[in-house]
This record gives sequence, C-alpha cells and structure tokens, in this order.
Amino acid sequence: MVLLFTFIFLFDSLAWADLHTHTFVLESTNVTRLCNTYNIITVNGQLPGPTLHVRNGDTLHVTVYNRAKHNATIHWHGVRQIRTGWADGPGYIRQCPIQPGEEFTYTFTIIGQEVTLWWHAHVSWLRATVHGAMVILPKDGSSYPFTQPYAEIPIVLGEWWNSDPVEVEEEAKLSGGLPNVSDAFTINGQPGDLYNCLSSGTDFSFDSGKTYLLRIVNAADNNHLFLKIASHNLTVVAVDASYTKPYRTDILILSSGQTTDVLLIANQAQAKYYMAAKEYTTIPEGNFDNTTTTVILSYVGSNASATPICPELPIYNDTATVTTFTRSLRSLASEEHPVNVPQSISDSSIITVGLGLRPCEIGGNCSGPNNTRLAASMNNVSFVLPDIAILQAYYFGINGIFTTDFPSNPPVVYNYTGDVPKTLWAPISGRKVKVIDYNATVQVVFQGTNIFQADDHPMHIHGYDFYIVGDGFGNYDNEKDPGSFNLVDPPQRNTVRVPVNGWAAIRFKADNPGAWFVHCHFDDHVTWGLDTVFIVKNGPGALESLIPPPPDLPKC
Ligand SMILES: *[C@@H]1O[C@H](CO)[C@@H](O)[C@H](O)[C@H]1NC(C)=O
Ligand SMILES: *[C@@H]1O[C@H](CO)[C@@H](O)[C@H](O)[C@H]1NC(C)=O
Ligand SMILES: *[C@@H]1O[C@H](CO)[C@@H](O)[C@H](O)[C@H]1NC(C)=O
Ligand SMILES: *[C@@H]1O[C@H](CO)[C@@H](O)[C@H](O)[C@H]1NC(C)=O
Ligand SMILES: *[C@@H]1O[C@H](CO)[C@@H](O)[C@H](O)[C@H]1NC(C)=O
Ligand SMILES: *[C@@H]1O[C@H](CO)[C@@H](O)[C@H](O)[C@H]1NC(C)=O
Ligand SMILES: *[C@@H]1O[C@H](CO)[C@@H](O)[C@H](O)[C@H]1NC(C)=O
Ligand SMILES: *[C@@H]1O[C@H](CO)[C@@H](O)[C@H](O)[C@H]1NC(C)=O
Ligand SMILES: *[C@@H]1O[C@H](CO)[C@@H](O)[C@H](O)[C@H]1NC(C)=O
Ligand SMILES: *[C@@H]1O[C@H](CO)[C@@H](O)[C@H](O)[C@H]1NC(C)=O
Ligand SMILES: *[C@@H]1O[C@H](CO)[C@@H](O)[C@H](O)[C@H]1NC(C)=O
Ligand SMILES: *[C@@H]1O[C@H](CO)[C@@H](O)[C@H](O)[C@H]1NC(C)=O
Ligand SMILES: [Cu+2]
Repeated sequence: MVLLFTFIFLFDSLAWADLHTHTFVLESTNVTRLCNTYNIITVNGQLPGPTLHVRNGDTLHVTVYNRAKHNATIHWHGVRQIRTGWADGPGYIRQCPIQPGEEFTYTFTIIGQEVTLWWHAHVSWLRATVHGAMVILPKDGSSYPFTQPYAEIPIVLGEWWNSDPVEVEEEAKLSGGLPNVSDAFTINGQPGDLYNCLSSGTDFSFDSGKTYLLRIVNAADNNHLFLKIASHNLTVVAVDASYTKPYRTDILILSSGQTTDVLLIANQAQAKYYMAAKEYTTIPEGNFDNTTTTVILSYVGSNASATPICPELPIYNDTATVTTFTRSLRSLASEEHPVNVPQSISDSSIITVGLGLRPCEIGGNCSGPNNTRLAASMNNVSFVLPDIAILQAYYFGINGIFTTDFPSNPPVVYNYTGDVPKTLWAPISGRKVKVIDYNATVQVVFQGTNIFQADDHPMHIHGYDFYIVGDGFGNYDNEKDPGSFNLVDPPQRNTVRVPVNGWAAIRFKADNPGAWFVHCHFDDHVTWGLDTVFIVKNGPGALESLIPPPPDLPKC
C-alpha cells in the first residue's frame, strides 16, 4: 500500500512537478539582538529560518535533524496536506515530537495553493525562533491573476524575547500567571531603529516606477500586528494563499498565523521610507509589548544620509480600523479561481472561545489574578494534550486517549459578551474531539467570550481553508445573522480573527480525512487549552482516505 502510493506519487510528480529536498538542522545558535547575545534554537543557524521556494503542484521532502535541547516538530502552516496528515506536524496531535538527537522526514505536496504560506515549529513556544516563509509560485505555464511584479520580497514579522521562549512558556505554566511579554517585534528577524540599540537590519532597495510583491507573514507567537509603509498605498491580492479581489489600503492587519500578499508601486519621491509594525490588542496597557519594529525602504538614488519618513500607526486598540480592513477582503471569485462556498450545511456548531480562571490547588502558588491559574477553553472544555499523538491513537484504534463528545453548542447559554458571572469562569479539563463525516458541509460559528478578559482570538484549522461568511460584535443570533452571510465571494483563509466580544462564522467541505488540530494561534492561549481536534472520517473511495503513516514516524 505504502509502496504503491509512493510509486503513483513519484510518477505523478515526474510528469508535472518538481521534487524539492531540504535539510533542516535544528540547533542552538548564538544570535545578537538588542545589543546582547542570546542562545536560541534556529533552523540552519538562521533567524528567520530558510525561505522555501516551490510551485503549486510540487512535492517536498524535508528532513529535520533535531540537534537542539528541546523536543521539536515542524508544521507547514496552511498547507492542506490532503490525505497526508502525518506530515502536518503539531506535537501530540499529528505526531510525537522529534526528540533531541532524532530525525524525521516530512513528505507532502502542494495541491491547488499559491502565493505565500509559511512553516514553524509546533511544540511549546519553539515557533518564536523556528519559522520561515514558503513562496509558492503558480504552476509552470500559468501566472498570477495580477500584474507580474518586478521583484518579490518575503517579509516575516515576529517577536523577540531576551530569553529562551520555551523557558518563558515553562515559567508561565508553572506559575499559572501571564507569561512575560516580548521585548521587541521584528521584521525579517531584526527589531529596527526604534529600540535602545542600533539595528543591523538591511534596507530594502526599491527602483522608482517598479511594482513589488510583498509576501508578508505574521509569525509572532502571541500578537496581531498592524503594518504600514510611509507615504505608500498597498494593494492586497491574496491572504493565506487564496487570491482576493484587489483591495487598496494604507494599513494592514495580520493576526498571528496569517499571511497577506500586497503589491507596492514605487511611485513616490526618491527618499527613504519606514515600514513599521506594532501590536493591535484590546487588553489593558502594561500587559503587552508596546514597541514598534521598523525596516527602511530606500529608493535607488535617494540621499544615503537622509532620515527615513515615518508612517503614523493607529493606536494599539483601534478595533474600528481592524474591522474595516477585515470586512473589505473578498475572494477573487474568477473563472480560474472560483469560489465554492457550501450553500447548505449538514454539520453546524457554535463554539465559544475564550479565557478562564481556575482556583489554585491547595498549597500551590498561583500567580494568576487573586491566586488563580489562567485557563482557556472551547465550549468550556480546556484541552489537555495526551502523551501520544491523537492521530496515532485514532488510526491504530488505541482507546482511552480521547473522547468524541466535544459539544456542538455551548453547554450553558449565557450572555457570552456581557458581564459573565464568576460561577461560569472555570472550564473543565478534557480531551474531547469533534467527529465529522467525510464530505459533510460544515459551518462553525466561533463565539468570543468576555470571561476574565475578552480578546480577538485568531482561530486556525489545520488541513483546511475555510470561507469566512460573516462576523459581528456581541452574541451570534442564529435566527438573524445568517441572513447577512456572504455566500458569494467571502474571503478564504486558514486563520480567522474572531472579533473581540464578537463572533465569526466559517464554512468548509470536509474533504480531507484525518485528525486536525483546531486552535487559537496565540501560543499562550494554546498553553492554557484553547484547542480541540476535528476528526474527519475517511470516505469510501480509494482516494478518500488517509494514507498509512511513514515508517520513521517518531515514537513517544
Ligand atoms: C555561544 O556563546 C557562548 C558564550 O560566549 C559560547 O560558550 C558558546 O560556545 C557559543 N555557542 C555557539 C554554538 O557558538
Ligand atoms: C520574566 O520576566 C522577569 C521579570 O523581568 C524576569 O525576572 C524573568 O527572568 C523572565 N523570565 C524569563 C524566562 O525570561
Ligand atoms: C492612497 O489612497 C488614498 C485613498 O484612495 C488616497 O487619498 C491617497 O492619495 C493615496 N496615497 C498615495 C500615496 O497614493
Ligand atoms: C505606547 O507607545 C506609544 C507610542 O508608540 C506611547 O505614546 C505610549 O505612551 C506607550 N504606552 C506605554 C504604556 O508605554
Ligand atoms: C543629504 O542629506 C543630508 C542630511 O539631511 C544633507 O545634509 C545633504 O545636503 C543631502 N545631500 C543632498 C545631495 O541632497
Ligand atoms: C484605547 O486606549 C486608549 C488609551 O489607553 C483609551 O483611552 C481608550 O479608552 C481605549 N479605547 C477602547 C475602545 O477601549
Ligand atoms: C509557595 O510560596 C511559599 C512562599 O514563597 C513557599 O514557602 C512555598 O514553598 C511555595 N509552595 C509551593 C508549592 O511552591
Ligand atoms: C480579585 O479580587 C477582588 C477583591 O475581591 C475583586 O474585586 C476582583 O474583581 C478580583 N479579580 C478577578 C480577576 O477575579
Ligand atoms: C449582554 O451584555 C451586554 C453588555 O453588558 C449588553 O449590552 C447586552 O444587552 C446583553 N445582551 C443580552 C441579550 O442580555
Ligand atoms: C464549565 O463547567 C464547569 C464545571 O461543570 C462549570 O462550573 C462552569 O460553570 C461551566 N462554565 C461554562 C461557561 O459553561
Ligand atoms: C464527495 O464529494 C465529491 C465532490 O463533490 C464527490 O465527487 C464524491 O463522490 C463525494 N464522496 C462521497 C463519499 O460522498
Ligand atoms: C519529549 O518528548 C518525549 C516523548 O513524548 C517525552 O517523553 C519527553 O518528556 C519530552 N521532553 C520534554 C523536555 O518535554
Ligand atoms: Cu486566543
């Protein structure tokens, strides 16, 4: 079976696509940021890690050697992994981690996805330093549905801690309190000029009159980021590897996990301009990183000693700007790139997403508010990772690892976005998963809650792109709100920002069997349990089931 599959696979790829073989070495690396040297984990000594260049239809073999001190896995963020879920990466969901000294080869094919995705570590907070961009060109012989750019520039946004991010997480887990906030944001690994330390970042050089494609990735662990370039408008042409109708704007917002591709025309005076990014959040001041990262765009011929022009970024909690941006995005919906939104739904659920507080164990020291432990949940279930992978338990029929009773509706109906009584604040712990029939047409409404602290949660579903058919503030109304859904050209993404004290509705067809991680893309919220798993059953057809696991799959 494995051999047969591999054979067909190779035959196919020889016929129309390339095979890319890469080696990722995870290792401790000394890097200097903010004028100090820190020992962090990188891939091949680089921060951000290597950019992968592929075409739609190509196959990748990436062998990961773990020469670092932490357990590791790599996730190919947004890659649909049709039938190849074993290569998806999240630790204890799809695979046991690659332990120090071990190796594993990820094999997968890019099917029907173009423009920009990315990759990152998917255990603990290793992602903070282990990530990189994935550039996906159209198939040979086809082209972008927009002006062919003169040049393309990957732009990876991230955070920087003056510490090992895995230790930041461990510290917060032990204490039950808020983790340390980052010390800086970064663009392509560098904080830029607005910190107490001169940056060694490289300027981007622009030729007057030319059009550039900026492939922007928000790789930050715990943040949504605003991004702006002084004096320039940008035209959004794709998000999360799905084409959009061109949308002209002077500001971008990217939630953790999201990618956005924009065209920039270098049509301004020959000068230097800052690209700048800072956090969007509604949590109280003092509890987040209030800094701004920059990089310089220099026009060829500009005065080398001139001061760059600064853009004016919105205030950190400017939800109105975020809402305008998000609601302006539409799928391209062209003949070549059609929209297939499920029009009728066979599997519908409403899932609350939010934080919580648990009482401290007797004799414990808990540094959450009033001696509590921070928690997070979906439909009041705070997910606890198993010590073997859910997919392995499912595939091999190992009992007792998970239960299939994830609730399809909030177990208690209350005013989710009002003043929530404290008796509702502590979630239960569990490993409840949702089972979905093959080919089901699925609708999920994510409803944000106001428990302890309302937030915009970026919800990510592995193995799928979904349509965001509607969103709103307050409580979702199942009678009224579906009337305003966009079922014609809604944006398609793999990560949706659920508005603070609001909701977002998504639809997709369950055409990819496997056990798929569903979670907030903020790593601190994942640590607290804002996650679950959607198990999509195999279909009856030969090409409708998960392939068998690779023989070198790591063991726990
Ligand atoms: C990192 O720096 C430390 C302290 O200077 C040094 O002992 C260590 O060998 C360096 N590690 C690497 C991988 O260069
Ligand atoms: C978190 O911040 C505190 C206070 O600044 C510091 O003492 C501690 O070392 C930090 N923890 C880590 C893991 O960096
Ligand atoms: C950017 O777009 C706005 C609105 O369309 C327009 O007013 C402004 O002049 C444009 N700026 C540049 C630099 O093109
Ligand atoms: C956050 O940064 C802005 C400037 O970007 C500044 O005006 C504001 O005072 C800062 N707030 C805090 C709490 O440091
Ligand atoms: C370049 O900028 C510097 C600093 O603003 C200025 O002193 C100098 O005259 C400028 N040179 C040219 C050729 O404009
Ligand atoms: C946004 O933050 C500012 C400054 O902290 C505050 O005055 C304002 O009330 C906040 N706006 C909202 C909508 O919370
Ligand atoms: C809690 O803190 C107190 C005072 O700092 C200390 O004596 C005690 O050992 C701690 N308990 C635990 C379980 O860490
Ligand atoms: C902490 O306790 C104080 C005093 O009882 C209360 O006013 C406050 O709301 C509590 N905070 C939280 C987050 O529970
Ligand atoms: C829920 O609470 C909000 C905020 O207090 C309030 O505006 C709204 O009317 C409440 N909704 C219901 C249905 O009670
Ligand atoms: C969650 O479940 C716990 C335990 O049954 C209960 O105390 C709490 O009120 C529930 N909260 C919600 C929002 O359902
Ligand atoms: C699933 O849907 C596809 C495309 O609509 C269809 O070709 C296939 O027959 C369906 N399979 C099942 C088992 O319903
Ligand atoms: C690494 O993974 C193995 C297998 O799941 C586990 O036994 C071990 O405790 C993990 N190590 C750390 C440091 O988490
Ligand atoms: Cu979250």
